[in-house]
Amino acid sequence: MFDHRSFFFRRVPGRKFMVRTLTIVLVIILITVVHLHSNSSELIDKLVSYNVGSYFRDNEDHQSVNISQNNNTTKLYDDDSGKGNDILLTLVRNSDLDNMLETIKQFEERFNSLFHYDWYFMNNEDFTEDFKKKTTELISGRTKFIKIPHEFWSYPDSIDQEKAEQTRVEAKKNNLNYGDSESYRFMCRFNSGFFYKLEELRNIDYYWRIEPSVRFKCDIPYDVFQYMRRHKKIYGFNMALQENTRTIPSLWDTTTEFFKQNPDFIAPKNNYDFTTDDNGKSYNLCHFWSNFEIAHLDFYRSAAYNSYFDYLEGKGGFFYERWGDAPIHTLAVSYMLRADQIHFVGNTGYYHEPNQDCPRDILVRNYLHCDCNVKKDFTWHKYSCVNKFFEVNKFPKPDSYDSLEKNYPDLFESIDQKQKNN
Ligand SMILES: Nc1nc2c(ncn2[C@@H]2O[C@H](COP(=O)(O)OP(=O)(O)OP(=O)(O)O)[C@@H](O)[C@H]2O)c(=O)[nH]1
Ligand SMILES: [Mg+2]
Repeated sequence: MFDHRSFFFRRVPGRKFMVRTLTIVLVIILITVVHLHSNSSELIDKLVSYNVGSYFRDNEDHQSVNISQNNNTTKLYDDDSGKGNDILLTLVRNSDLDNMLETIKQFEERFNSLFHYDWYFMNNEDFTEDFKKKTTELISGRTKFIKIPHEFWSYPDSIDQEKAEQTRVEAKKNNLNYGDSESYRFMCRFNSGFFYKLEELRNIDYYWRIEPSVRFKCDIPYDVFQYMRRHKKIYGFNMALQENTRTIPSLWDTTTEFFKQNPDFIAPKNNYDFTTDDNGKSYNLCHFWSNFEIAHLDFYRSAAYNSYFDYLEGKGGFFYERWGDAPIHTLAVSYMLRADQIHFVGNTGYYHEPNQDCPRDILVRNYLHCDCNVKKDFTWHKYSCVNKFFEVNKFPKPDSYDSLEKNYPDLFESIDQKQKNN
């Protein structure tokens, strides 16, 4: 006969068991959720590092750095000149005067005698009267001589100077170029985070950076500043090559870290693929060679760039390694701008020891009266990163007369126009 009591009492331990089991399962779920939650940023980090590439690529809803076009109230040039507040800009020592004069002579011949842009010189020391007089005599625009404030050319408080010295001693032992130089590091720090803060550049839009001893071996018979403005270009480069990895061991990871913390600074359709060949695991060391640069200062003035510079400054890599301004500008420009805001300023015959740009197409060389050895052209050499810039972004290469005519008609027409006027 069915015993209700015994059934009931037999079931009691079973229910307890179920309740106990359920409770344990619930506790386990709770612990897992709490654990997952407390490690969520770590988890996100992990996911991101598995696919850093798409983290940097999928930013359709973000904005690139904005620049203000022609809203300067103080005009540098007469209205009828058609020019914006743009200048030529050089950081130089007094002892480089002779090299500077040679560069000026040639640059005037190839470009500035047509446009008469002002030329600003910067120095961490006072310029000599001799320097001021001789340069001013050769330049068809006006000149300005700027003394860099001490805090722009020194150590920030956060740097342990003994550790910095130790780095230099080690770098010298390892034969690193400029490894033992303190001033080289001040220079790189200045070019990374301070030149654009100079009071004298407050009203300036675009600058064209020119170093002593460089050469331009082709005519540049069109107004490059106005071309950039017209096409809303923000950063212009000529050479691109690979950095010495020993100068920047931790720059890539530091930069990735920064952008993980600041995803809003990553522009849509940026130039990310120019900088990595393995989907973000490592830096391929490609950088725009910053001894040639034409860029809009609003880019550097932006919250995005300043926040990046401050982050780098806090890591001390200018002094504990030997971070250069070229890879820093490159990484910033490549992630904070759309790739189509970056401009390759080609066919100038630019030369900075040891690299030469020399148009490979004889029609271009003749057209621009180039005086360079085409066998020495580095721009389209397999070790140059210029090819990569065009290939990853699927931009047409301005490497022949036909391509210029077809793909860059505006540039071509402005050259034509200028030649007709002369
Ligand atoms: N006033 C000043 N200018 C400097 C100093 N060091 C470098 N510069 C300038 O900073 C720029 C970069 O320096 P460079 O010595 O050319 O460095 P780099 O191009 O990396 O190296 P190179 O291959 O030797 O040309 C140039 O415009 C130099 O004139 C310095 O101590 N004082
Ligand atoms: Mg140089």
